Amino acid sequence: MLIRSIFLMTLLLSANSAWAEPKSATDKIVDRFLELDQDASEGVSLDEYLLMVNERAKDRFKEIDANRDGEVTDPEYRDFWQQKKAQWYRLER
Ligand SMILES: [Ca+2]
Ligand SMILES: [Ca+2]
Repeated sequence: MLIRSIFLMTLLLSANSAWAEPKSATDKIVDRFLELDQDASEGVSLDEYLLMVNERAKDRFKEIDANRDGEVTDPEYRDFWQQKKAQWYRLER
């Protein structure tokens, strides 16, 4: 009887870890954010955060600066904005 319950306990415990709680959407977002932690301090410093922000800003800038001359002109920004507006409009529908 005792062996049987130990066996069941073991089964339950291993089942528990095998089917661990699925991660919530928030858990996944927090995990993604903490991937910014470059020095494994288990926290994201302003510098670590800015690395990501700067990368994204650079990518966005390159996207807007159609002729890649390092400057965004009125027509370039106008085109970018019209495209984005059209995309967002399609997503909303
Ligand atoms: Ca850190
Ligand atoms: Ca340009």
